Parts: sequence; C-alpha cells; structure tokens
Amino acid sequence: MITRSTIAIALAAGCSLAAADTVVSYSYTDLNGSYDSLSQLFSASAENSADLASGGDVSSLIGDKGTAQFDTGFFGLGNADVSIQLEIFNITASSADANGIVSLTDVDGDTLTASVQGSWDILAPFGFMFFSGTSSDFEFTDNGDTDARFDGANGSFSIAELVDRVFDGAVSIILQSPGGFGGDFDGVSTQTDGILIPTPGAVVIAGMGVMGMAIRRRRN
Ligand SMILES: [Ca+2]
Ligand SMILES: [Ca+2]
Repeated sequence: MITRSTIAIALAAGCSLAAADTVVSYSYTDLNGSYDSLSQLFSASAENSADLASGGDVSSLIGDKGTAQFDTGFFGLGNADVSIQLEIFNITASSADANGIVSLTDVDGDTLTASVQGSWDILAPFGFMFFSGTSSDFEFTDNGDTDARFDGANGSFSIAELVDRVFDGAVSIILQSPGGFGGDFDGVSTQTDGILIPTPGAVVIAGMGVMGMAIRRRRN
C-alpha cells in the first residue's frame, strides 16, 4: 500500500529533480555573427580564420558526465560546427524579436538542435546586443554510425540516454554592433550559451518512477 510517507518521499524526489535539472549545457565563443538587413536574417557560425577562431564545449551533467571540448580553432575538424539562424522582426533601435534554429554538430556528425524564440536588447551607444530565448524542442540526433556519443575535438559524453527525448532549454547570445539591426554586419565576434532541462512531463514521469520504486521496495 502507498503510505503518506512513500508519497512524500516520491514528491521530495520529484522536487529535487526539478531543482537540479540541467541535463546538458553548452558554450561557444568567437562565432562569426552576421546580419543581412534585406532578408532580416541573423546568423552565427563556427569559423577558423585570421579574424575569428571559434571555440567551445558541450557538457552532460547526468549519467557518466562528460565534456565534448571544441578547442579554439576547431572548425574544419570533421563535421564539428555551430549554426544559429534567426529571423529578426519588430526591430527598433533598442530591441527586436527573433525566432529560428540552433544546431550544434559533433566531430562525426551527431547533432543537438532546437528551434528558439526570444528577443534582443540593444544598448546604446556601443550596441551591446543581448538575445535571450527559449526552446521546447532541444533534441540529440545520432547520425551516421550509431556511436551514441557526442564527440569533441577532445573528450565526449554518452548520448545513449539523451536521443529520442525532447528537452526544454534556454539560449543566450551576446555580441556588439553599434548599429544594432539598423544595417548589415558580418564577422562580428559572437558568444552563445545554452542549457537543457527535462520537460515538465518528463519530471512527472521521473517522479512516478521513483514512486514505483518505493512501492516495489515496500513489497519486497
Ligand atoms: Ca553518430
Ligand atoms: Ca558522435
């Protein structure tokens, strides 16, 4: 029988899952940020040139924990890449709205993708530009050989428990362009971060799993 204390344990376990939720985090620096005012398309891409040498990492905070490290100048190594494409609209001197796609690719072609929605703040006079957005569909895809790992230039982590699941997440982007979205720009050093958390439904299911375990333990 399910006692009140069993339910309390299960609820507490569910709450602790909710409080320590980040499953995966990532961070990249010195992407090539560009904006085309005609198409109102912003993009940020990995690059390795005299002007910009992108670097970054993607980390798993669950299971066997690990970090796929993309050392500065990684672009050109296998399939490793970063691509952000955002449609920009409702543009003012100090703000804009945006939606689009974020895609991170590991060395052998596996991806972490999301569609994001959010808004930009643009601060005069320097044109510091801050994007904050959210996603409800972060997904890992194990392309090509099923190697079940997200591989950096150095280091990797298991995606065996992450594929075929959908995560909520948050994305930030920061760069500096004095004209904001008032005109074209290209080759602007762009930084981006993101975190993934289980969807609320997944937390409930995890909590029920804990409850089921507690019930089974009582029966044994
Ligand atoms: Ca693969
Ligand atoms: Ca891989």
